Amino acid sequence: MTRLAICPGSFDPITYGHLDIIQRGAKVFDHLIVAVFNNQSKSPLFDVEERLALIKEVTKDMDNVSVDSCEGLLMEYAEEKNAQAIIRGLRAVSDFEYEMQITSMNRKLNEEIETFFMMTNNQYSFLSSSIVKEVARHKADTSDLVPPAVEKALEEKFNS
Ligand code: COD
Repeated sequence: MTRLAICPGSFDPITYGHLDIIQRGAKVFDHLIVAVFNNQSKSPLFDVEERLALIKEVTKDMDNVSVDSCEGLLMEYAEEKNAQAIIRGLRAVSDFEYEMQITSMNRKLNEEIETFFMMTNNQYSFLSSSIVKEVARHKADTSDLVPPAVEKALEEKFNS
């Protein structure tokens, strides 16, 4: 049986923290789908197409990783794809409450699909898309935070 996992998120934009979780998750599962959701409660800097293009670019050398955009419920998407697992990253205690809420709800929707949490790499424990956007907005260096393609896209957003 092919073990398929979904790595869902907003990825607005993808950071080295996300990439670390994707790389590590892809070592454990046969195939990993990075699923971009348009989170209604956040107003995004990059539209879904832009986010997809950036993720495709930075994961292009990962043979068992694909990228998709999704609407609606994560669990419906996971069922449609026949996924066995959801992978999420955990940075700090502050992530825990939110993750517990959505995981409990997801389990109510489908208890066959497990959610796995991966501890962030210490190096990226402070890193979030929001922090990256804040740094880029003030034209500071983001090269330690995001891959070069994302750095360029951020520069274009804030210089236009
Ligand atoms: N180190 C490690 N992991 C990280 C880091 C980092 N520095 N930064 C982010 N991550 C992890 C996050 O913990 C998360 O697991 C993943 O990377 C993606 O992060 P974000 O911030 O891009 O994504 P979120 O948290 O905005 O994604 C939320 C979802 C889109 C997954 C959620 O809203 C969702 O499932 N929406 C669909 C509707 C649904 O089914 N809702 C739940 C039931 S009501």
